[in-house]
Amino acid sequence: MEKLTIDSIAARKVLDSRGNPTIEVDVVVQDKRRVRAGFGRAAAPRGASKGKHEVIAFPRGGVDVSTEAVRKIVAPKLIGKIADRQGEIDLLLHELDGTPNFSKLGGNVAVAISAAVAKAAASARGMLLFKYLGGGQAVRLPYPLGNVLGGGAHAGKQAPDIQEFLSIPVGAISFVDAASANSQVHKKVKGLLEQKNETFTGGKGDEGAWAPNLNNLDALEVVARACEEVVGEVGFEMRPALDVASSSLYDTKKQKHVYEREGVSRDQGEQIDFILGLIETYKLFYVEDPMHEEDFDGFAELTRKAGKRCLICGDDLFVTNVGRIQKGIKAGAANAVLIKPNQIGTLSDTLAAVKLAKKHDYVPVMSHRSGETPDETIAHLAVAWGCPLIKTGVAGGERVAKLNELIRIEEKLGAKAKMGMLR
Ligand code: 2PG
Ligand code: MG
Repeated sequence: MEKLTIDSIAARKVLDSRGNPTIEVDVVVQDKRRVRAGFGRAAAPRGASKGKHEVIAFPRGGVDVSTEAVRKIVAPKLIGKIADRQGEIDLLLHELDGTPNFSKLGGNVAVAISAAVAKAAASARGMLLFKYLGGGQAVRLPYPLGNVLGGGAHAGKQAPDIQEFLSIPVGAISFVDAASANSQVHKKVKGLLEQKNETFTGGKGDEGAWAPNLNNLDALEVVARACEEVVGEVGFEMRPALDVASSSLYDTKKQKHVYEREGVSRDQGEQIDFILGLIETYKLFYVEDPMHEEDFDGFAELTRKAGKRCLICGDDLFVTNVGRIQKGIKAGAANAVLIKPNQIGTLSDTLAAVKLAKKHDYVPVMSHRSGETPDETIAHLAVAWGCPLIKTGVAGGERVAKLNELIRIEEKLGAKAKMGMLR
């Protein structure tokens, strides 16, 4: 087939699920004889509990500076380049930015362009993105991590200190059943909260998880019970999980994780014991960011003690950065890596993180951000790159967009479709 070149790139400011501005990019590609053309659109998400070592989402001046940079700096250089050569496109984005953390263009600009180019090339070839990026091997659907109750940086002051209480349908044999089971847990949690607390208003946090006035343990109790009840209904195993988002709790001066709502502070050892206790009591399947973002040692101790029965995942610790993942592997700091394309800036950098994780038996977990758009790219990336888990919420249009895309991918794969290999 003839080579596809980039014909146009346009960027605009759009809104994310919090109503904050973010960037959306349209790319058109075509072959020389202008017989075949393709269109790709991608929007970048925005985090709230961002890791210190992530690339910069937008340069000073915000999204408007970024859209201007696309028009003046990026588009003129990228137009005419071969769209299938993702590695070269992504390298050029790095060169045009010229900083180690995308602080000139914005990592969100890079990620939106990178994804839009891949989507345009896929569309010109008449392929779905997961197939274009993953080929014939891409037949496994990820297990969805469902955020059903939340607090921390994603909700108000009276909500739990821990950011996300999740459910994982580990026993599901199809994605559609898995996603539906998480929704059942979400509904069940609401019912339990209404029983427990008459003043519960049905309020939700940024990712559509219920945000009740509860402490951490009561919240976990509710989610664990909801999982158990849903197991009885669906007939397969469901397990609770957490994203502690410890960097948001950590006070560097005090060197303690400060649980404000509970009025408790925990140093490294106390934090490890606390998390170990939760893993034991609630049979947690997965714990993300149990320690703050610089604590490779604390992560390693926890992984040594609980890594056989629980996935210990680094989000702010690794920020999808191969250098930090490499450091973590050396220290034995975890056994899973959260993968957020906009933490690192391009599809090629993201794929490098996934490959490194897999090579060392660290489970790559594809993830949304708390501020999202209906962009469904990560659903395709999870399947293309064989990520056995995806964290993309349960409720709200911007979350369901990814889940529904995975349901479509499962349908498209038909008899070939399988669930991911967790361990
Ligand atoms: C996280 C994410 C997504 P944010 O901590 O894992 O759930 O939150 O996008 O706010 O960093
Ligand atoms: Mg996290």
